[in-house]
Amino acid sequence: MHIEERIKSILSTIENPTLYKACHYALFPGGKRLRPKMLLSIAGNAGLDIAVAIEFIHTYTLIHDDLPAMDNDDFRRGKLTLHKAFSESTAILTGDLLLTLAFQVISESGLSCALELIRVISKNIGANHLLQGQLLDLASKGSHIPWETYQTIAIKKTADLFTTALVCGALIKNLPEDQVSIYKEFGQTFGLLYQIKDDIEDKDLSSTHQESNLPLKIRATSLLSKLSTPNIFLAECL
Ligand code: GRG
Repeated sequence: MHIEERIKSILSTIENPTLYKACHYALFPGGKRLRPKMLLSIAGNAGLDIAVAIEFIHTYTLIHDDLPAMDNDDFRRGKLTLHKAFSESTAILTGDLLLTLAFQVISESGLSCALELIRVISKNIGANHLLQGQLLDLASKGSHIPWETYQTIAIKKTADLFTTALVCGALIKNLPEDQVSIYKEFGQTFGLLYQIKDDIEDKDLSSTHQESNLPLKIRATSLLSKLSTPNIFLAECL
């Protein structure tokens, strides 16, 4: 089954029409589905439910990030943000629902490594990673921050979820520790590159920082060359 159909099939279990419509609105049409595709590029179809769970978590972060208490955005992916199209309370609950549903899906995946996946994911989106990145990012809005601080925030807010998707793929595939480490480092490097590119496009970062991209790109390419099985999708992402 394809990721789009699997998402639809899982959403069809939601009883309440408002919650169902809000989830559907947030997930379709989707974005690039980069994180699930990265996971699938390593684990293949055995990782389908975990790829869906990662996309649910990514979508939860976008919904909550758009809320008035956070970034206060009116548009996402060319249409009204969820709280504008529905209501603020529905958006908060839909984010909560997707986060919760993600862990239900993983626990029901039947994978022998499900508990390890839950451990890795909950750690990487929790207090010392994604959530902290978001808090630091909100706290630094409008002020000039040192480059080191920028990188710390970008790693936590953005790179840690890419890394999570890749590490989950490697764990499902039961890859040896050295290969998991390569994917982990690639996720951190790619995520930082991705955030720099995003901020330059949004004019939140001076285009002079484009210079920081070259060493990162070289590092990411070199990491990919160390994989025992070449990953064409990740090379294309770069
Ligand atoms: C609210 C807990 C919480 C965390 C929010 C991810 C995040 C942290 C905020 C979203 C805002 C943002 C611009 C984050 C940087 C990561 C990023 C570039 C997200 C967009 O990801 P894409 O480009 O989006 O993969 P699509 O639309 O393709 O899914």
